[in-house]
Amino acid sequence: MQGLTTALILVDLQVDFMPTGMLPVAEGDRIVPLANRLMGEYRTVVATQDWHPADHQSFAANHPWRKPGQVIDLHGLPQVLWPIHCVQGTWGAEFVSELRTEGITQVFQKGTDPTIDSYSGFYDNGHRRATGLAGWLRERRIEEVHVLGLATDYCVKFTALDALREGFRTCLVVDACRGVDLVPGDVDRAIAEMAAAGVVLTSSAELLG
Ligand code: VGL
Ligand code: ZN
Repeated sequence: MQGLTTALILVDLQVDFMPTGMLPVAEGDRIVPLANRLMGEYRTVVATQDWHPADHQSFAANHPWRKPGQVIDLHGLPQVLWPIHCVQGTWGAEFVSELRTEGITQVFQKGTDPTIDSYSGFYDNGHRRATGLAGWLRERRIEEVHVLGLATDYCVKFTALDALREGFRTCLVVDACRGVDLVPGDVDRAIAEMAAAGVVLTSSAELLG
């Protein structure tokens, strides 16, 4: 059992990020059993949920002539355009059915503002609006967070970096993450960037003892 001041953060374990989903992450399904096993070790388990309105401006389909993978300027921020994914109320936005959701203490939804994306579970990409996650963790006297999920090079990375910035000791469960790797090497670079910032790299085997 992990200490009471440590929380597990499950990032975006949703149907659309599975290999058969709308924004498929290779081997995304392989980490779900690890998440289920790890969850039992924590008193506090947070899940983030990508939760977009249908008119979200991160969707290529909402910009005429644009294709997924292209980068545009979205209200002053660079924005990768994505396939339509995790639309509020659709099956693709649900947590994967294999996930033991009864082990989740609290869900934080993100990406609900159509004008800005939100990779981090703490803030939108402009750091303008907080989701409430940091305050929620502090109220529960959490000092350390262990992060896993999808995708390593987007939502996992920004969630871990924001956790550090908010003052939490932050560990990445490397084998329980998978990434998009839009540009080959993105996942490795994301892990190196997190480590350089002060995120501690760990593994499910180490945590499960
Ligand atoms: C994500 C791209 C768009 C993620 C979410 O969960 O990493 N990536 N929306
Ligand atoms: Zn999204």
